[in-house]
Amino acid sequence: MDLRTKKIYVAGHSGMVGSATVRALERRGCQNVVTRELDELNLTRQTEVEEFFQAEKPEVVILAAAKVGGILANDTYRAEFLYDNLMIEANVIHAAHEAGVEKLLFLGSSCIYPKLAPQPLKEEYLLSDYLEHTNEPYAVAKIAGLKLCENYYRQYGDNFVSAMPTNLFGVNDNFNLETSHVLPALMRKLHEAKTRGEGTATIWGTGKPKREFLFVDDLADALVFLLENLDARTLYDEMNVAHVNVGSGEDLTILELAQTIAEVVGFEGEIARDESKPDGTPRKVLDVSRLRSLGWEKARPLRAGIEETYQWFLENESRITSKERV
Ligand code: GFB
Repeated sequence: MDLRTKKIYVAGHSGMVGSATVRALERRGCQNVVTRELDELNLTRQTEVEEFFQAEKPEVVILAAAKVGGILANDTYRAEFLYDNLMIEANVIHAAHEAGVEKLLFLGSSCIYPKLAPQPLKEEYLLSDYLEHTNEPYAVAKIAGLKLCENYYRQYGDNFVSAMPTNLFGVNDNFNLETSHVLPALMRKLHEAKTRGEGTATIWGTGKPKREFLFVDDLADALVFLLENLDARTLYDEMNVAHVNVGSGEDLTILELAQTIAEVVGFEGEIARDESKPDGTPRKVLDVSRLRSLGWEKARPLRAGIEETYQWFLENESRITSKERV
């Protein structure tokens, strides 16, 4: 599929992933990208979503809208993470089906895999064991979303596919210390500790869990690549899986991540641990061989992505800290 001639709806365009996706589509030369602000279209409302699809008739949909957050937000707002995500996915995927959308790409998360699955995580490990407790509601919703795509293909032949990104970070990330993911949280904590001349900065948990990270603009390039190069028949019938992993394939401990960010921001003090906070899944690194076999592997090195994100953070610091997001 050549995306340049298509009318493309990016759901969730103001978020970190959606905004990077809009930039990637622009780089690809797409000129007909449709977006809606939250106050114009609430994706948890079925009638609004159906009316939007019937009026706009997009040909391609990227479903990057979701309620997201870090380990504590997932564990605290458990009902909202399940309800909001289920509603958004069900409404958008069904309305896309009814409106005859040619292709839809749904985004999940690497937390869909069982807590103690073998590493690296292969696509076929989905639903092979128990999920991790802190993000079980979010994971259940994301599994429902990818199963909707798979089964709208199996029942109706819809060209709906899913990508499962690893932990993401970058421009437009959430830097709220209560609700954010680890990378932006540590960037802000270490930056503020340096600025205030503090000798210690504290990370949550033991620092031992391992995570993989991908810069969001690299993810967005991969999404454009997948839209153009992966169809439902290849995914479900030939590859015989329900989704494709998108990651760098490399992980590091949270303590190593903190040390890398400390170098980038110039914090030279001690890194302490708050072990009253949860660790979550012990390790989460994706097997990206299927993505590579399709022909995509051009992620930035982690440190380069952290440097770009820190630059953006510095340029936007006053706005970020004055308007905290939840
Ligand atoms: O990124 P994160 O919040 O979520 O936390 P998950 C990753 C690891 O970093 C955990 C540790 O072991 C945290 O305890 N950590 C250390 C911190 N310091 C901090 C800090 O200051 N803030 C945060 N947030 N963590 C999420 C899921 O899991 O991953 C989501 O909850 C989603 O559903 C996302 O799947 C990709 O990697 O554990």
